[in-house]
Order: sequence, then structure tokens, then C-alpha cells
Amino acid sequence: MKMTFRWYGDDDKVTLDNIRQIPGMVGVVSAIYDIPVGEIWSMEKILELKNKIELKGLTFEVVESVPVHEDIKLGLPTREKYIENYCENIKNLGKAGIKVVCYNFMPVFDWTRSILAYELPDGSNSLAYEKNKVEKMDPRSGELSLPGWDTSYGEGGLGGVLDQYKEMTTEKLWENLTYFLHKIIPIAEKAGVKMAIHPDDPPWSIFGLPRIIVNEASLERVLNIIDSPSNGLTLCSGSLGVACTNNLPQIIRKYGEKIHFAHIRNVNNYEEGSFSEVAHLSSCGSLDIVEILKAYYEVGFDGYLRPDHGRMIWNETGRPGYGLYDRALGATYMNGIWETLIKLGKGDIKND
Ligand SMILES: [Mn+2]
Repeated sequence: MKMTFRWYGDDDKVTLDNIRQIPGMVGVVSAIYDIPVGEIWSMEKILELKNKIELKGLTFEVVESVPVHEDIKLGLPTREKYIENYCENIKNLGKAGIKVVCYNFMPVFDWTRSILAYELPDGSNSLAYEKNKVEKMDPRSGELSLPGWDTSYGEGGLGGVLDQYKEMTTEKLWENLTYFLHKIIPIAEKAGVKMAIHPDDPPWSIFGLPRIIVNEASLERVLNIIDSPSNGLTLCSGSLGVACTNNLPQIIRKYGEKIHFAHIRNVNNYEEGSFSEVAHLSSCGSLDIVEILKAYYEVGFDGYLRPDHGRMIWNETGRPGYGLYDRALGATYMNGIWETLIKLGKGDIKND
């Protein structure tokens, strides 16, 4: 397991110096943020980012994410140009030594929450999803503005994009994902890059838009589209874990070799369909993080792992979910569990 940390570049309040001082941190997960979705990332920009990270003694081997243009998800004729560009990006990233590219296939909206600073009993705050509130939201009202939402919708704005999805069905979206994978996976194989699809967050349909990467059956289906080491998964415990029917240790044991990137986040599930994000410690939420890491250990996981969203604690301000302190605590907690699993495995710690 290689412990990594997401970094949003020079605009991030969390610095590379902060990150390198977290015990056991080996690498940074990042992306080029100032190039519009669908365009080509120049080699120069990729290498500049890589050099900046490596100068601090950290590796840069995982990109999160290379976003997929809506025209590809919609299956429009214009997708050809965007798929070509996507392939160029994969080739360039491979040349720069990137091993894993995380991406998702969620229509219009990336991760969605109803509140960004939900107060937890200890006075800290985190991202939360209140089913009743989301059901009452109207994305067309123009009043909604949530992070994670791409604001560059082009002509017609958000309403225009939503209109384009009017006829979209779950099966049609699967077809468009299949088309995309048939084009990009052979390129990724040649480039030595492992593609890793992130599950939908939350893993259910929102605002009438279909979502397809939601459970074990959908992971099976996406892996079966093309059997290749380059067609793999980002397994996000927090995204899948808010649906109580998803058994994460079971999923990890089943698809271990196809999991290239692990996101670990704990969530507190309230009534079905509502949740808040919490500290990583198992007792703070609904997921058993020890069982999850034990499953990774048992499948011999040697991919990349990162603490996913953390709470805002100790008066830190910054990008919701992506502060320094709680994610550093999460990384340290997981490193402790991992060290224990290794020592137990080697018999260095007696289990009696
Ligand atoms: Mn995630």
C-alpha cells in the first residue's frame, strides 16, 4: 500500500511541505486544474507539476481526475474529438510516469451534498447529504451553487445540459461508457497507465439523472466490458458505503487485483439515503475501517491509497472535505492499522 494525499496545486491552502511532514506519506495525487474539461494537458504543464512535487521528496504517480467531457457521456457525435483528446492525455501522462488515472462517469454533477459544514456533536463540521433537502432542490433555479459542480456548462448553462440528458437512460449511459472504454483502454495499456473509475457519489440517481457505478453488480459490469489491467477501479469506501447493501470488505476481496486506487472515508448513515461524513476511526461512523484495510491486506494490495474527505477541525478553514488536519489524522490511523496487519501477518505480534 502506498499512502498518498490529494493536493489541489498552488491554490491549495495545504502545502506540499505540510503533506511531506505527515508520517508515512509517499506521494501526492493531483491534476491540472486550469485547462478546460476536454482539452489537452500539455507535456510541459504535466512535467512542471511533477517536478514541483518531486522536489519535495514526494512521488506523483496518480492523477485525480482527468474529467470526462459531457459530450462523451451523452454519446454526441462531437465525442470523437473529446475522446481523441482524452487519449492524448493518457499518452502524455504515461510518458510522464503516471501509473493511475482516476475518472468518473457521473452525468453533470460530480459528488453532491446538501450542506458543506454540517455540525457534528464534537463541534467539528463535515459534508453531509440530507435526502429531504436534496429532493427539494431545483438545479435549474440558478440559486444552487455547490462545490464539485462544474460551472463551465457552455451555451445554455446548466439548464441546457440538463435538457440534453432528458432522454438519457441507464442503459444508454452504459452504452456510452462502453464506447469510451473500447477507445481508451487499449491506449492506456500501451501507455502503461491504469484507468480507475470512481463510483458515483452518492450511489443513486439525483435530479432525475441516471447513475450507473453504484454497487457490486455495476463494478462487475464495468470490469467485464474489457478485461485488461488498465480497466480498473478507484474503490471509494465513502461513496459506496452510504448504501448499506454494499459490503465493502467483500467487494475488496472479490476485485482486489483490479483496485488500483483506494479512497478511505468513513460516513455516518442516518435513515436510508442521508449521511454525514465523519472521522476515519471506525467507532465514529457506520463503516468498519479495520475490516476494510484487513481485506486490502489479505488481497496483497500494493496500489495507492489516500484518506478521502476529512472534517474541518481545530478552526481550520479551507476547501470543504480537504483540510489538512483531519485527513492527516486519518492517514496516521490507517498507517497504524496497516503496520499492525503486517506485523500480525509476519508473526511479529502474537495473536493469543
Ligand atoms: Mn472518493
